[in-house]
Amino acid sequence: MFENITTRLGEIFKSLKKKGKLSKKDVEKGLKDIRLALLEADVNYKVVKEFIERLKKNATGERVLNSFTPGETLLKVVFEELTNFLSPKEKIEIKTDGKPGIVMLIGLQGSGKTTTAVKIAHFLRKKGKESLLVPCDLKRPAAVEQLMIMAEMDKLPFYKIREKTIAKIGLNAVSFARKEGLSPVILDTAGRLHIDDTMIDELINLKKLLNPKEILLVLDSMTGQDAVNIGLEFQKKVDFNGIVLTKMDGDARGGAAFSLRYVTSRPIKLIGTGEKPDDLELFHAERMTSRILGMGDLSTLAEKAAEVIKKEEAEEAAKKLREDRFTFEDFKKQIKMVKKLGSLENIAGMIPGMKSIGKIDVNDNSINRIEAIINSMTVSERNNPKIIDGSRRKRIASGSGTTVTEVNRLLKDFEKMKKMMKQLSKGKPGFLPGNIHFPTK
Ligand SMILES: Nc1nc2c(ncn2[C@@H]2O[C@H](COP(=O)(O)OP(=O)(O)O)[C@@H](O)[C@H]2O)c(=O)[nH]1
Ligand SMILES: [Mg+2]
Repeated sequence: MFENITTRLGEIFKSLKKKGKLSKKDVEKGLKDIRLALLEADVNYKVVKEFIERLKKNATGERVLNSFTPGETLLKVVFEELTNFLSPKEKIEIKTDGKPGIVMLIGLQGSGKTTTAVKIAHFLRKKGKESLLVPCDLKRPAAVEQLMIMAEMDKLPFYKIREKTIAKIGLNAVSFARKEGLSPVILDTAGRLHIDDTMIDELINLKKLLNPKEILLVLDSMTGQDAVNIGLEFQKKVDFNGIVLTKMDGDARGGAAFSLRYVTSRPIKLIGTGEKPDDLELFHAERMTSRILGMGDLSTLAEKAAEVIKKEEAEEAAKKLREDRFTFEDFKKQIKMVKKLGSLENIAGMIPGMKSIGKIDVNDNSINRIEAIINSMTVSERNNPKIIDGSRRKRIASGSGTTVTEVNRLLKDFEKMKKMMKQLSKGKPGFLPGNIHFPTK
């Protein structure tokens, strides 16, 4: 996500930082470039105009021009303004109060409502709340089934509908949840390809009947310029408290996020970063700004890491590295853990500077190849790579669908990495040793 804008802004700041001192003209040119980058990222032109106005006020003043590092200072100003622009005043959370609490998801068909419903239930479960998933869709039996299958896969409570109207589904689901002690009730409403009156009426009725404390507009972040109109239309007719931006893992240009939040003055609460129940994050403006500006997002990465990386295992690995007992078997475990963090490209985007290095040669394909190579080793080879001679290398290469060169390189890198990690890891539990050369194929 935000690939283009991040690259563009990165280039702009790189050239600004090269200059020792910035003239007013330099800054103006910089702002013009930023304006273009935002427009290219599909940010609504009115929003861009307003944002640049705000920037101008702060960026052409003494603070930037008299700074010893004007490029850096300008970046800081942009960071602050962008954060303010994306940030609502209130604390970001999913409102679940009520007995039961009610969360209603609205949005066009395909925006990601059903997936998000499951993700929210999954997310809340980690916080100790057991939700009830309710399919409020009578038109498409497939839609009901989709929610049921996803709920069952994740063992999340699901309301089996027998009712003939949405209103009855809503009422019965709420009393069922109350009886079973489930909260919140998550209403997955039916979308349409376009906003039409029947859908809106259905939503308004359900809202009146159940008075949900949390109504979230789910929006596909690839929507582009349409996002603003869709958002405003839903706001005018139904209204909502917050926005969920889905498919942020794709190559969305990001402009929708920026514009929609601004024109509706509703906070972006959640972002979807994949198809799996775990691929949901609470929105943090500063973190998002860091990502957009290519400054990385280590806080989110650290949180995710803490969730999936078992402390004892990490400590054990560090100990083995120190004592020179770290094997391919251990390495395999670590790769597995890291993969749980999401796609490597996502991870790379969160590491400061990774994006601006240019070609990232860490990708999911390369780590899959490394995994394949390790999988093709026998346990004794993994534990004692020294025994891997020429004929074993050939066997491993053909078994893993790679080449002997790749196997050679992995073996060499692994030794190098172990040496380096041994020096580095004095006491610190690390996870993926970072010195492996990843093939670009
Ligand atoms: N990559 C990606 N795909 C998503 C995300 N959220 C939803 N999807 C996919 O988008 C498609 C439509 O989602 P769905 O939840 O059925 O949308 P609905 O019609 O609004 O209920 C499905 O194929 C989902 O797997 C996301 O955050 N990332
Ligand atoms: Mg759906």
